[in-house]
Amino acid sequence: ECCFQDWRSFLSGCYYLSLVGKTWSESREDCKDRGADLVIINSREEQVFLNQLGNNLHYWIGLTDSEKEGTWRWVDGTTPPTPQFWRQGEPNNAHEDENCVVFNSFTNSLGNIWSWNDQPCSLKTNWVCEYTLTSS
Ligand code: 2F8
Ligand code: CA
Repeated sequence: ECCFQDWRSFLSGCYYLSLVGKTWSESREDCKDRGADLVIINSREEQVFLNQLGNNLHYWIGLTDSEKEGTWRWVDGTTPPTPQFWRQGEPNNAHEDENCVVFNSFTNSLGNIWSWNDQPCSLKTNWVCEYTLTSS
């Protein structure tokens, strides 16, 4: 089983990087329209893959604390003890208005996997969708 055309494959996941900007909610809707959801990061390997995929762009991932401040939840409802890759000093909930997470990819800083920053959910930026291939 293969990923849709124009999606990138990594392990059992398929990934789509948008080249335009939308709010976090609009981005999530776009992913759902494509049969996917905003990306969920489960491992260091996936984090490294996504840094390369991002090609220096900043993009939404499927992590938010909109429901309860300080309680981060993935879009599948799970709450991470999965590894977290916050930038130094993040999450800081700047102006008490940052409930959605942006991945800052920097292809020229290979080895720096600390890329997450909480930002206002109303910010318009790129996003990455993911769906999982089913085995069988
Ligand atoms: O210094 C990190 C800080 O930078 C900005 O605030 C000044 C970001 N805010 C926006 O981009 C809106 C913060 O999210 C970030 O923590
Ligand atoms: Ca922040």
